[in-house]
Amino acid sequence: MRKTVVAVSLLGLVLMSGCTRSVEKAEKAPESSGGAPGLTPDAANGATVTGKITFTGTKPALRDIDMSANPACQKIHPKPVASEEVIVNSGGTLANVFVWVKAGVPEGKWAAPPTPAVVDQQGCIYTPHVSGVVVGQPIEFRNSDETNHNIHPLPRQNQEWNESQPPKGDPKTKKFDQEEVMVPVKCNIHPWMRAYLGVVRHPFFAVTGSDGSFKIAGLPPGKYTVEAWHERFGRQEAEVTVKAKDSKSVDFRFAAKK
Ligand SMILES: [Cu+2]
Repeated sequence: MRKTVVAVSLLGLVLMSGCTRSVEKAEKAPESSGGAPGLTPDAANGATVTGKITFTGTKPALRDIDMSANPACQKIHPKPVASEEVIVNSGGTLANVFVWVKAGVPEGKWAAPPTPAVVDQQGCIYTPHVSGVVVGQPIEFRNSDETNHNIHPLPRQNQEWNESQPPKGDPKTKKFDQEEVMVPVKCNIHPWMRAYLGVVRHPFFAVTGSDGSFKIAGLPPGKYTVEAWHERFGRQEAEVTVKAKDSKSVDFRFAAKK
C-alpha cells in the first residue's frame, strides 16, 4: 500500500515536471520562430468586404501646386499641376482613401510580403500619393527625377528619419515596425511634396482609386471595425460581421466641410 502511494506521487512529480517543460517550450516558440512567414489571408475560405467612398457637397477649391521656386521641378510640368489633396472622381467618388480593418483581426504575426512597396518621386511628386504596407514590409523609395530630394517621414509611433537622395539616386529601402495609420511623408526641399503611408500589422487594407471603390479579401470569419481615412476629410468607422466565404459591402460617405 505504501509503495503504491510513493509510486503515484512519483508519477505525479514526473507529470508535473513534464507539464512545466512543455509550457516553457510553448512560450518560447514564437521567439525562436521569428523568421517564420506568419499568418496569411485565407483566399479560399476568407470573406470579402467591398465598398465605395462617395463624396457629397462642393469640392473645396485647391490651388495648383506652385513649383516656380524650383526650376528643375517646374520644367518637368509644362502645365499647372493639380493638388492631390482632394480628388473627386467623375462618378462622385473619392480617390486616395485608405481603408483598413482597424479592429477584430486575429492577433498573431501576420506575414509581411517580401516584395517591397514602391514610393517613387516623379516630377517632384510622390507616387503613389497614398499607399499601405504591412508592418515589417520593405518600402523602396525611388528618385526618378534629375533633381535632389529629401525624404522625411513624420511618424508618431515609428522611428522618424530624414535622408537626402541625389538625382536618380539609389533606392532607399526602409521598414516601419509599428502599426501607424497614417505616416505622412514630406520632402525637405520641396514643400508641396506629400505622401501618406498606412502601416498595418496585417494585410487587410486598400486604397481607393479612380472609381472610389475598395476590396479587402481573405478575412477570417469575425466582427470587424473598418476605418476609412482621407487626408482632408478625416476618419470614419463602420462595423461589419462576416462568416466564411461571405461577401459584404460597406460604403462610406465623406461630405465637404462647411
Ligand atoms: Cu523633393
